[in-house]
Amino acid sequence: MPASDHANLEQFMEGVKQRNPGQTEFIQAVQEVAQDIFDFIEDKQEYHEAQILRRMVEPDRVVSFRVCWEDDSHRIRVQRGWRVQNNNAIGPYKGGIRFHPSVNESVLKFLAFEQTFKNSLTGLPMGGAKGGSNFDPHDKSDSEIMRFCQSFMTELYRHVGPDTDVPAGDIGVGSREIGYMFGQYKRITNRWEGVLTGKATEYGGSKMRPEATGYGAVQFLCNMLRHSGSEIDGKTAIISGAGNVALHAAEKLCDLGGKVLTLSDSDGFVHDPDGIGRDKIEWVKRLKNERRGRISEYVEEFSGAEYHEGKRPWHVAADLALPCATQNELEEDDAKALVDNGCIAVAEGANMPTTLKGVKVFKDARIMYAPGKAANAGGVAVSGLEMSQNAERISWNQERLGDMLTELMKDIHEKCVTYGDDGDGYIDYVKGANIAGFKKVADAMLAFGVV
Ligand code: NDP
Ligand code: 2IT
Repeated sequence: MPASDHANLEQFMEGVKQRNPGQTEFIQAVQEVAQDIFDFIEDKQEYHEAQILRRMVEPDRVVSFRVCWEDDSHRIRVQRGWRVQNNNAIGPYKGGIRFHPSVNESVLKFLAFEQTFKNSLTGLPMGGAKGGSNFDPHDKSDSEIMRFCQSFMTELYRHVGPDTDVPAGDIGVGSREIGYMFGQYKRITNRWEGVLTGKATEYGGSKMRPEATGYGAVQFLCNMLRHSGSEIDGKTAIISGAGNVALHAAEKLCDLGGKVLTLSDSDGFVHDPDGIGRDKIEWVKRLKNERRGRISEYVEEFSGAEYHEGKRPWHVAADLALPCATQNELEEDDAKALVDNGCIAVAEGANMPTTLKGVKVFKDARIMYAPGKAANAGGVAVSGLEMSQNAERISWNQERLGDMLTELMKDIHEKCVTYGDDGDGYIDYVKGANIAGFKKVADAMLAFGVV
């Protein structure tokens, strides 16, 4: 990059920091994209003149609202809810809803910004958004969750719709919460329409949606390995998280002959040197979904496994790593440990799980590294297919959707290779995903003029 463009990049980032004080996650997500885009648009005057990147980092709107609900002891509780609608140049706003105490405006702005690029990469007509609340579902009863979801949707319904904005699940929001929110939307509006994805199949949900993010991430990993003449069969893998994405990634890895060594939650991780196979994954699914248990209970059930309280799994030696829990869970030291231990590929099931310094370690070591906006795009892609099925009032079968997911992940991988090939055999998947994601949205924005 010429010195003048470097200065422009620094000035651009300075502006982002000034306009978004204290929003560290959002600034990080923009930083990760900006350098690649500056390189790409260096000789493309039309993007500069139209201030495309400057417009993309300003969400179309951020809606913030109060969510009141009554707990089981009849106490009135007050939470904050948000919907960040980042960009709808290429389709209705689309992106998940997260319920977690760490949710704030910065986190949702970073997620909505990333979602814009991710959704563009899928090739489907979806803009980028994200929403959520600082509500903590962990210690709540089922009826408290229902009352919270109903109250949340009582405000959100006026901002969403099948052609406006279509939310889905994310951390702390699974099919139970989607059901409560869909029920409330239908009750308020008296309309049955595909306003949410991730619904159960009984009322318009798509087959393969629960599996899509985790399966898709492993398929992306497969494509990366294949591109470099390797495969998953016989390789060891470490996974963080024990939620929807982590457990489906684990399932797919097992099916392809990989050996999963770890799973985690926010309290610690389990390391099972014998491998966490299909039966054990089923047990963890029941633990998490039915008993709402903790991953520490794994070692009481399966001898030979160890539980490490308060730790993350990155220092366990393995060929492959899949961070599938949350943002910034993999830091510089963790990345160094992975590289030193011979890890050859990292595929992010979570959104922005690796810090900027961690990403630099992977790139400097030239190991294969797939950022979340590419590797975990299978989830929102099947959400896009759920929207199509709802609009047509039909439902496709598992096999067809499985084939479509495989094709979509292959296509996203190819786009990353097209724009990320350094020319000397190394594929910079971050650059590839950023540029391919940017280009489609930017060209649509150019077509609209100044809006
Ligand atoms: P779930 O709620 O199903 O599971 C989240 C898992 O991550 C749990 O094991 C949870 O542990 C752990 N976790 C959550 N927050 C933290 C934290 N702050 N520190 C450590 N561990 C944490 O969520 P998903 O599996 O759906 O989502 C996981 C990641 O994947 C997120 O980054 C999400 O944005 C991303 N993603 C999800 C998609 C989807 O389709 N669901 C699509 C694309 C990306 P605990 O129970 O202790 O909180
Ligand atoms: O981060 C994500 O891509 C999701 N949480 C899924 C979004 C969706 O609309 O399915």
